[in-house]
Amino acid sequence: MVADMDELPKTGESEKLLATGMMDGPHGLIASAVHFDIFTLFPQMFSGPLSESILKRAQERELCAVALHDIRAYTTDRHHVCDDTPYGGGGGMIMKPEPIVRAVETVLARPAGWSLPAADAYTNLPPWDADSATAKGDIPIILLTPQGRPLSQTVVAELSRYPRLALICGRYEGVDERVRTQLVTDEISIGDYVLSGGELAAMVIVDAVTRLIPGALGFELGAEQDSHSPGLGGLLEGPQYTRPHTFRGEPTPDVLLSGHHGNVARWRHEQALLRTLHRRPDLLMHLPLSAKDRAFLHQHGWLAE
Ligand code: 6GU
Repeated sequence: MVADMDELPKTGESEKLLATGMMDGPHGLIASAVHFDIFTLFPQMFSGPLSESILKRAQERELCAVALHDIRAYTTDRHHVCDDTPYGGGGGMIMKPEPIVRAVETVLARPAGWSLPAADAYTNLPPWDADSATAKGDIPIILLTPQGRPLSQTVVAELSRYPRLALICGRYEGVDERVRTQLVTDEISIGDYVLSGGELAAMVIVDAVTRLIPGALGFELGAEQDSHSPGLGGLLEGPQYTRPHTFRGEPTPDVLLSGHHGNVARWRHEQALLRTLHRRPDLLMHLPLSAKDRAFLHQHGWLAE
């Protein structure tokens, strides 16, 4: 079920959900529950992704919560206008600053779990004044935009350490610059291509951050073993097999059936090195490779160093 704010845990439970944002883990401080406040003109875009699989279960277990805030509900004019033509001319429409800033400041001035009652949209907004601007505190206010810093697993891990994150979904044509100068504390892009808006990027962040929260994946060592994660030393994962042993004449490598855990671990590590060499040699340069790894890579045609 989508955690529309009406459906989120009520007072007391959301305190528990928020906890402290950090927990003691075997390797130091690790992420705990995260509350996302998402500001968008299209809240219904989120229902599918949030109501399936890992994200659905993480919300049920209160490992994460997602509050969707419709920016349009924070307009006060008769036609609920959220965009306007650019000063100086040119194509496209620009998102107006007032509805966004009002929405974010209103929500972040209140405890995680609050959202504007549907009946109060447009007509009965809470008072909004200069005090709201100071109440935001240390909650990152992130604008999703192709101009932002590139998302990486390092950035995802950084975000996962905050108990509460605000994500503003810009439409591609742009947002008024005053949203950046007066409100936003961070800007993130999910890659060098163009999306129609920040909504899909916000979902990517919710997914990537949530799966780092212990318990969200429901199996041991889950996220640590992933490609791009510390468990594999930043290497891509190598090939994996399951039944049947032979599929259309192509057998599973013998080493995986040998029962020799040392050999299996070494083979997997070498396969991860080879896969990274062949597909993403750019990643190898930034990795802490052992002398043995380097020798192995050179044997297989690595030209660096
Ligand atoms: Cl965050 N927004 C948009 N509109 N396009 C993108 C993006 C974000 N990241 C990559 N392309």
